[in-house]
Amino acid sequence: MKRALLSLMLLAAPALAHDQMAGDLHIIHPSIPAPAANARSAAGYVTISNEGDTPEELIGVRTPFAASTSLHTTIFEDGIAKMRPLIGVPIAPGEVINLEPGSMHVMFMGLTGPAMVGDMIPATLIFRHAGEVAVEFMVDPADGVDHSTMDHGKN
Ligand SMILES: [Cu+2]
Repeated sequence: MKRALLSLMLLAAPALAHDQMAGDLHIIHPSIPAPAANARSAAGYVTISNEGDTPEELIGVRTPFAASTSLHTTIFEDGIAKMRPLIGVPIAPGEVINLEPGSMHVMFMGLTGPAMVGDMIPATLIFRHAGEVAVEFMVDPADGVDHSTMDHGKN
């Protein structure tokens, strides 16, 4: 009964968010704000909840959507946002991590094709323990941030 009700609710909900379980990891709404038509890079966001009892770490992302992909964080120096690479994003048991605008994000560099609002971009999240998890990044409406012009330091 409960399950039937839940699937009914999911069917009724607008397709604005998506989520999945991968073992103990709840992966919520991988998304990419629609990049400009000529953009060379884009940022990706996702929320991940570790519902197990063992520490986990997001260590990489792979996708045919970009020539290279890395994990970034945003730091502020003299009021200017700068992005720096991260080796990994630890997710302690019971913790929820948010890759979100102005903070940590997936950086897609060298985009291989267009991304229109509503597209689902296939990708693989790579975790230290859970290994590879196939996901889809939903292309959301643009957030007005042009990531290709941001300071990425020396990668
Ligand atoms: Cu970045």
